[in-house]
Amino acid sequence: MHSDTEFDLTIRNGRISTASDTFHADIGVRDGIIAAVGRGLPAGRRDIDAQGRWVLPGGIDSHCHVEQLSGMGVMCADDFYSATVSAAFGGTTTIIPFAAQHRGNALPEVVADYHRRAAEKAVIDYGFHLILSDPTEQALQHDLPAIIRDGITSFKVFMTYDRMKLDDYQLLDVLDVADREGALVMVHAENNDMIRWIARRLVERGLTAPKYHAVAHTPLAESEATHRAVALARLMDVPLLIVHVAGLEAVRVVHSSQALGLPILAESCPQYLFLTADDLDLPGVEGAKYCCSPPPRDAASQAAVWAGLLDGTLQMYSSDHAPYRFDASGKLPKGDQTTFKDMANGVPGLELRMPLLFSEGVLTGRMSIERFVAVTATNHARTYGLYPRKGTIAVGTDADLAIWNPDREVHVTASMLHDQVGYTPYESRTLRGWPETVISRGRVAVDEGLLHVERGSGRFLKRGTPEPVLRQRLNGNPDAILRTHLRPR
Ligand code: DUC
Ligand code: ZN
Ligand code: ZN
Repeated sequence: MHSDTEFDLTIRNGRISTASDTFHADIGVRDGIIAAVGRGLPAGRRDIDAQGRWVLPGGIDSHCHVEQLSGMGVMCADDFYSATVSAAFGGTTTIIPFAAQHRGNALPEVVADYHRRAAEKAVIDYGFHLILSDPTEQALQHDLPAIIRDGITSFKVFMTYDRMKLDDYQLLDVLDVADREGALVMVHAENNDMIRWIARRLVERGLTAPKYHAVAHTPLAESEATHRAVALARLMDVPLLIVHVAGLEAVRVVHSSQALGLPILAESCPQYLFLTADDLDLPGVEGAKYCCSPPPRDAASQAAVWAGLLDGTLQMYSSDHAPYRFDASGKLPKGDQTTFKDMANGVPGLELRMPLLFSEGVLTGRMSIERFVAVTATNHARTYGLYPRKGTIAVGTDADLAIWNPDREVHVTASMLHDQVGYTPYESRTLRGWPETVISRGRVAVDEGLLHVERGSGRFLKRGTPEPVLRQRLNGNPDAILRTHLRPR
């Protein structure tokens, strides 16, 4: 037991940053919650001296795939244990992966299954988004509202992949339910037919190497679908989040829709900041390690994604960790005969997401530390109904913290990472700055390269109504045609 003035943990002398401020102070933690922020706090039962270190909110990775079957039936290499351990070692203290429905699956069973597996294995806190691929009447009218009430307040839909995609009519139905029930829709925006048409002709000509993945997934497929998704959301007068924005034109579509005052949010990922399509152009099938959808594009797109993250067009930076091994279980179902159409889409990034941006964004002077906190943590909490419990440093919030050493240099190798993938697209890079101590609800989860939290000790986060939805409800456009005639609030 402790007295009123005693903390379980005190972090002293750190340079603290939130999304809005940087200051020097101590943090006192009691019962997993930040109980005090100030100078000269009394001793904790454990005291950490953070002199010379930067104390930041633990990261929130709101887009990652864990123990999930892909549309092609390939199982991710990471389960809820390895994924959450890997996240924690990279400074992330909350993840929001997906509970994925495949066609024919009943939603309540899908959700129960993910709950069961995560509760058994996760070492840090987690929520879920739903992936919705089969919007039946039962799903739309009964199951989704119940799932949203149970704290899964966002869901992802696909405009591409034959086995996952919804048509525009179905997307309108989903946006309608989201509006009614207070949820946020996330969309994978790529034009399925453009990709299919190009891919078929490439394969007919024997052009099957990984680099052709980026040719088939033309930037136009992304920008067209992004524009269409925005139009559908506009028709319905609801917020919409475009995930994994990769291309310059897609960034422009997002920007111009925001300039019209539309509640369009967007996210991007390390692969669009640090890789280009040239990385796919390697001998044999080696380029498969860099194949994700949308693919990394050219230098101009890379610059546009950087600019979008800096100027606020893109609010969130997530990993889109989609872990597939470089063998028959993942990337190479047909060995070295695997074509770009056969390989699982996705790259790993849970552990390196924040160190990459800290090194190449913050320590190069390109991005302020406050913006780093916003795009890696605070904006995720706000967008997905976790704020202020998660994503900031303030009295009363969960003590989820990462203590960064800005002077530590790390040479990246796959073997130092804690995922089950076996490679990293960022092999051999040297990064500056590292989250040496990571704290989850007041528990020292990672310190001096060791894990100190138990399998199954992470907790499910029942999320509230996403902020963009709340804001739209307050400020929604009263003249919207549908709002006036069909869906008065
Ligand atoms: N979309 C994702 O979000 N992740 C992996 C593959 C995909 O298409
Ligand atoms: Zn996607
Ligand atoms: Zn994804």
